Amino acid sequence: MTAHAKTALITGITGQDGGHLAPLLHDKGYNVYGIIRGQSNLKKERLLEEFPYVELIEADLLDPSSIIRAVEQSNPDEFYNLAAISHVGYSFKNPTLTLDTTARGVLNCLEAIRMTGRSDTTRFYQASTSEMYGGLDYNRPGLGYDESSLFHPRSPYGVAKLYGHWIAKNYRESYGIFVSCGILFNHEGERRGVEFVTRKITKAVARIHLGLQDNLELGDLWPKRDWGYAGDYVRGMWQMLQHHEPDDFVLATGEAHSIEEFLTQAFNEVGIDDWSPYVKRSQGLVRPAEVDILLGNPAKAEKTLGWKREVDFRGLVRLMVLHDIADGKTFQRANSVAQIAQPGE
Ligand code: NAP
Ligand code: F7E
Repeated sequence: MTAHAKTALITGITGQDGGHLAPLLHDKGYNVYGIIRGQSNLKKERLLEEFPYVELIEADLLDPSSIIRAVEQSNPDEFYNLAAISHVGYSFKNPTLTLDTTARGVLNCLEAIRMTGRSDTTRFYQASTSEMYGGLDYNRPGLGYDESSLFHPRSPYGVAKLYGHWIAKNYRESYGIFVSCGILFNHEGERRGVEFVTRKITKAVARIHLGLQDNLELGDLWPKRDWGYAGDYVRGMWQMLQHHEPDDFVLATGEAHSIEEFLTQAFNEVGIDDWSPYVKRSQGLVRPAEVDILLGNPAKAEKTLGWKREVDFRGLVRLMVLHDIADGKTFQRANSVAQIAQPGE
């Protein structure tokens, strides 16, 4: 007898991680459902074009009844909650929306599992974050943050995620739901949103290289982050839900680099050693409170799950720059075709 195909429900399918996780699960034979919000048919069309195998359900984390309906419709073996207001800078400007989405939204998902009688059958992944540690330089652990390190969030986003983390653990302890929290350090790649610093840099470097842009504006360059590749990290999410018991796991590379180092590496990829003529500094991009350094210790995930990241810092920067150069060239070609089709006066 063949085992039945598993079913997964993903919130945040339009985001970076959702875009890596959907094909990973599809390749493993899962039926994949994705929650899409809003009324944009364009977003829906784009998703269906890229992932024709995903069943889309219109719902919103802010609307509990819509999440209940999504759970009833998909009847998932695994529920990956990736949706959030995830941009730290944006969370300072929209703290209440961040609270409702990134904190209360987790509760809405857990309640949907409990209220529909699926506490024993649906495994839940919560997208927790290294931002919960706050990364203050003076009290950071020497080997990096691990699952037992103290939390000290430094933004409305970090505070909201901490609620999500604890309510997820509480539903594990109170109702016996298989809930695992991945405390993930920054992970990037070709699907990263352009509002995040790595993608902002690689896109600008590619466009400067192609003559499409003159410079870029950045905030602080000294903070350090532990940057990995998103493709490696979604594999870890899946591994957490296959483990024989629910738990919390840090996923990180164990290496931290400053924004300045990322910038230098990205410009080096296109043969520019001195980036100073191309980079402007903007006080408007500096946050009210900064996270100095995030360095993670992934020893538990490596030992318990056999998880290992494959892409290193240099490889990550390179793949993002090369991707953005290819994107820039497609843009140039499309533009020149448009000019031929519509010659100017
Ligand atoms: P992302 O690209 O910003 O995607 C966020 C997703 O959340 C989008 O699909 C967005 O949908 C959805 N969303 C926002 N508000 C929603 C709502 N009210 N209802 C339903 N969906 C909503 O984030 P990511 O980088 O893929 O990260 C995935 C998760 O991991 C997030 O929870 C993030 O906080 C967490 N995390 C990320 C990192 C990282 O380095 N990437 C590290 C640690 C933790 P729309 O397209 O409709 O806006
Ligand atoms: O900022 C500095 C900024 O927005 C990184 C999210 O996925 O990872 C991400 O949060 C650093 C900060 O990511 C600009 O001040 C300078 O020090 O790329 P970011 P983040 O804040 O680390 C964590 C783990 C998450 O969980 C989050 O969801 O770069 N920085 N200049 C800048 N940052 C941005 N965005 N834009 C700038 O122009």
